[in-house]
Amino acid sequence: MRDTLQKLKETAWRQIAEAGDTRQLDQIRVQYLGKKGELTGLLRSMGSLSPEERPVVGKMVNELREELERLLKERYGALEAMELERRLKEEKIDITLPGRRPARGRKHPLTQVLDEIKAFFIGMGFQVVEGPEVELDYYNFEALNIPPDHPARDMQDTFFITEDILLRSQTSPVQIRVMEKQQPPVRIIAPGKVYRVDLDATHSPMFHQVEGLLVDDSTTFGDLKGILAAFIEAMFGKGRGVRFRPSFFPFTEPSAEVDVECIMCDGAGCRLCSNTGWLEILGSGMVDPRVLEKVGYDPKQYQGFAFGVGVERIAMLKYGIDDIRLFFENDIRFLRQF
Ligand code: 2NL
Repeated sequence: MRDTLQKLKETAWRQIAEAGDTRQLDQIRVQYLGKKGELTGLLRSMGSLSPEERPVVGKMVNELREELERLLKERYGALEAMELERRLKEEKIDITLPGRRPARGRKHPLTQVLDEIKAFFIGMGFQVVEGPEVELDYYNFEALNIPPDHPARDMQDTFFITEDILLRSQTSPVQIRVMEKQQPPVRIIAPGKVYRVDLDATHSPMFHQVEGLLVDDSTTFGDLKGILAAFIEAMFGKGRGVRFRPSFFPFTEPSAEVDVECIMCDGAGCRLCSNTGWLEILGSGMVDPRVLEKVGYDPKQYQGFAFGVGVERIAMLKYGIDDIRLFFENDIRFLRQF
């Protein structure tokens, strides 16, 4: 029995010393001290010993068990510390590495110009309104004093969906809808996409327009000139010449196109301005009394001015872009420049 115990002790001690991690140590503990463990078995088999031997061997087995438990605990602590050390080393994060900077995007040049245009008119007390891109013939043409066979319909080709449903060719229908619902004063701009059958370096079948409308009981052509001159100054800088040139639109009378002194040659004449020294920026005029009447305004009591400006055209002039299609190709090398 003594020999058995001595042998068991030697084997156990060696196993504990050789255990590489806490899991192996757990297995060793079960092997000796578990319910079916070797030491537990020895204790149980003591029934076969003589009454004299029993207390002596019992004491030895108990002492061995206590020692074994102490040793296991000690080794467990050491292994646990080693494992923690290893994990801390393996899972170390180098916080001194520079971070990966996320690529930052920017606004599309058209959005930038549109934002600038909006900011100017918001500052002048205008409200921004939006409306449908698919419109009724009535709002796009008829209400604007352009009857079915009026030659003005030939001024631009329109995408028709049915005989009286179309893609709006300007954002004026948005303004007509506002006037139908609301009595003056009206002070709005209507930005958005418009559609015309047209495609070359300076025309796209879809482009962006901002129309503006101010109706009140004492609005004059002087108000139109003041606001639009201030707008051009805000877009192209102070001190640039502005001229109002007589024109025609079916929905305004009188009508004027507004030019700015060429931003490339300062009026001397160049390729950009076709040697005129001037760049056409927008169309405008006093709202035709027939348009006011159609929305239920009394033209004797109210007058208004209106204007329309192409966002692509302004952006092309501001940034010296010579092909409108660049805006819609989404070539990152182009877009990154703005
Ligand atoms: C252009 C410039 C223009 C308007 C648009 C307008 C809107 C209403 C009433 C009267 Cl609701 N006019 N808009 C006025 C003048 C010019 O656009 O070059 N258009 C072809």
